[in-house]
Amino acid sequence: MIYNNPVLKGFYPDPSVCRANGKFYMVCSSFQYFPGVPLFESDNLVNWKQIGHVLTRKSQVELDGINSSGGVFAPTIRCNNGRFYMVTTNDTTHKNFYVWTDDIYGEWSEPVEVEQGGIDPSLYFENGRAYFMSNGEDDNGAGGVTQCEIDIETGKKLTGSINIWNGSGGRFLESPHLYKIGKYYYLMAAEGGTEYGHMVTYARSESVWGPFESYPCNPVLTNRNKAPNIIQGIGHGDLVCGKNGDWHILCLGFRQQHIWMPYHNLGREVMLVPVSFDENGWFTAGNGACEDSYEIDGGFEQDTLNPVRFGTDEFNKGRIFIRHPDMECYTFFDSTLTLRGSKYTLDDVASPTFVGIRQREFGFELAADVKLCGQSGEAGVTAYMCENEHYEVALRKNESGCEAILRLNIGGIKHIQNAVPIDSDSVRLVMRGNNFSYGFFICQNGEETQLGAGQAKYLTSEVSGGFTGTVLGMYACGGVTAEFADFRLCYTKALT
Ligand code: 6LW
Repeated sequence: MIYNNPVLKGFYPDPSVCRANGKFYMVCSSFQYFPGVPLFESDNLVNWKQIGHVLTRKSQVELDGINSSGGVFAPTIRCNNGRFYMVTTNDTTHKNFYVWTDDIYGEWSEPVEVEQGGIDPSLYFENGRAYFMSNGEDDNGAGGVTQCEIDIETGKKLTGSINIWNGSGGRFLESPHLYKIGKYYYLMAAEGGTEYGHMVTYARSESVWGPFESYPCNPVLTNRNKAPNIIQGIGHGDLVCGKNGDWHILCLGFRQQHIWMPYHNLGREVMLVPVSFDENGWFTAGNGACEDSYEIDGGFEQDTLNPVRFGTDEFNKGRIFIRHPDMECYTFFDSTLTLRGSKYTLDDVASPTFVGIRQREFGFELAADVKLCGQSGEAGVTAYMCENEHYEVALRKNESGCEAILRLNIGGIKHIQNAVPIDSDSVRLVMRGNNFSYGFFICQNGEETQLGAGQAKYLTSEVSGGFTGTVLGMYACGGVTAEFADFRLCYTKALT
């Protein structure tokens, strides 16, 4: 059967995968968002269902005041003796830590810190020993992939931190993972940086400590020379053995808006590439680049993005807040959502009252009824990249009445594009996206009015910097309480 890439659409970067209990489990980065580290389950590596998040309690992760695209970087998931571990970096506090659980559907432990620096930590277990590696400096100050053995109960180092590989010569050596396959230890990593030069490279050794011999044909996987092509930025992957003994790399990549429009507003997404080993024990991935589709053994469902409403799994399990939310400001009912505004707006590096889900396809329609109670403030729907770049259509209220507004925030420019008086305190807000733009509308008594549009290219890492993608959300700020009802998000086909 043929599957299409991405196998998981939307801002789910830095995938890491492990196989346990006859299933596959995957985690992704979450940065400033809470809960942290989305967790997915799959039977076939193609269809991924979110089963929760790993970092669900404030005590597990510091997010207050952290910068956008700081916080929780690339996680790794591993299972050893029936216990799951998720190890990650809080890039803002510069701490590497792991949490564990014996029940993948349950809560995870409090964090256990490891006194080794660097980013993109990973774990490798063998014969009762636990090895911890990251991309950082060893005890002698040498930069590269650095490894130590740890006591997995306490996180304490049992050895020094030792440099084991310097990569194949690309910049930003990241995402090291170690595997034992046959007689070799394979050390796979990413190089080139997470933009258009990104790539997957590897080396192998007969010892866990090296010396590691680089694959002679590195990079093993990259789309840096594949053009014109929508999927770019392929890198940061994890190797996994499928149920039929077939190997794959699950990695990140992004879809640019169009082959001649090198901007990606959907963030970095998850791709699946087949891997094969040759008779000398080296492996190749696809034909060296990630294609739009591949054949895979076994049954799976063709990808569909289901409509999202209040109460659906995608909304209940996928919803995220910006930094640590004050839950007093949120009331979730089956068919309505009440948001209480605070002094924080979407422009603040704080936790404004906001709840969102990732935008997973270029083409979409989102609509919600909003009703405001209170004296002054606003509430609406937003396409949010970070505090500097976001667009929203909202209802705003003050002493002189209500108006519907379209606000476009790009860089330092905070612009009200349109404001229309409304003779009521409720209205239906509508947002429609395609590959290039977001259109904003209000609907009253069945009549729709367009307030304007914003270009999609400004809600991207190419413009904003950073590592996240666009999140579609509802928000409130100021002295209002907003009731949202009849929320619907439907995806439509991307333009070609
Ligand atoms: C992550 C690094 C990377 O730590 O991006 O794509 C960084 N690779 O490995 C943030 O996601």
